[in-house]
Amino acid sequence: MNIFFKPTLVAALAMAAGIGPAQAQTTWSTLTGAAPIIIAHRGASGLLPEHTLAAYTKAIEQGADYIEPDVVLTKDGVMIARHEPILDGTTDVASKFGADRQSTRVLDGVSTKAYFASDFTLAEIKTLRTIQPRASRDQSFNGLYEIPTLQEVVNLAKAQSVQTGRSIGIYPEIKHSAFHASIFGAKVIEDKLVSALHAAYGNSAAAPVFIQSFEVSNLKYLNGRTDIRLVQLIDADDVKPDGSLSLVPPYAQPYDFVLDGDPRTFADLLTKAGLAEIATYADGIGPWKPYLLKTVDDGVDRDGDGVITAADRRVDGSTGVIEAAHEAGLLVHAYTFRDDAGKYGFTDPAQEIAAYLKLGVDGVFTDYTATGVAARSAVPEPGTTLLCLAGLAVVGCGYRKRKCGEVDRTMLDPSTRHAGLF
Ligand SMILES: [Ca+2]
Ligand SMILES: [Ca+2]
Repeated sequence: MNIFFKPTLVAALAMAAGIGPAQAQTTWSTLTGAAPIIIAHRGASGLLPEHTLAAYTKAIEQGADYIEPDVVLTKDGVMIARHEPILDGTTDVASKFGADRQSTRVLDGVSTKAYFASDFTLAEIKTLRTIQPRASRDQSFNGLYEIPTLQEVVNLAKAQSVQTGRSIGIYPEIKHSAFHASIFGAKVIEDKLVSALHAAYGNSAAAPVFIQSFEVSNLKYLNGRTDIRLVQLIDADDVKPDGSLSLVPPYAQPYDFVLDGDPRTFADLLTKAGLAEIATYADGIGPWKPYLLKTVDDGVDRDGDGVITAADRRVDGSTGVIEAAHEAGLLVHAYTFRDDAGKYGFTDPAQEIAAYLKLGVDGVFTDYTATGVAARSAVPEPGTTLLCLAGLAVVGCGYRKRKCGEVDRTMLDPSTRHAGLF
């Protein structure tokens, strides 16, 4: 069911009923009708080294509603912002500490030799400086910024909320809960996070905070201990030519399912039964975007550049997951939108985000906050809204409903595989 323009249709009908535009301004097909949120994925990570106060600050300047710190623990049990519990790819650790400080640990079933954050004290980690992990992105900020603690991220969001007059929320992700449990004890990272967030924001669903995780049992545990909103992340390994998701370990299942012998995959969590279960302990889902918008590699070179890339994929429309999640009362926050990678069926990154916003997502995670904000500003085009509100309304909006569901296929951009990139 395409419900993209339903609220504007409602607005048009409200006009016909004599209710003025001031009472009928909703234009979003989100769960609540509120505008979708722009979540700065690892900060403005497309521009600056990820998970730094500089990257978060830049994202806030560009209009982010939420900044996203991934959370891991140091040896002395301090929550810091890093995408992985290892330091290799995003810092200068190898130039400051010898190879004897590396260790081999099992991370989601994969034996990994690395500099693990859990082997370094906060004082040691504060001597490190961050680097841009993607070679294609600007390397000129390498060596400038330190790794922030979660508390420093909270302090930044609060200070920026006062300074800007906007609510700047935080969206912490508990990384590798089972891994942290194996080192620090069961649910230690969850308890630390809840304590810190309750101290900063109170125990309230109204707090400008979402807690996210790819695992399930820790979110169920948190549901019994906090009213702060919880989001179940949904991963996959890759997207197949026919648009279905590839589910290959370690991206096939929540890792606690692997440990518990639960055979269900991430895809199983998005069935009607799966969503109903998530709704018992969480407030939303955070799926990888191909779960929401179906695209097909049909071998057509749509942009005519002589090469078939992900950008050429045919866009077939909603998979129905957004509608089903909303039916279950769940928010949908889709990841990850990048100007420079992974645009299935699109070349223009703002057009890609706009397509998802039109489908009804409640938020998007993006490495490029400015692109997300611009895409949101452009949906729907003001002239169209005026046309609808002018009362040519039902017919006009019916027309827009089809137009808005269409997707620009003038695409040209190589895409990268998803695995491990969230
Ligand atoms: Ca994350
Ligand atoms: Ca092409």
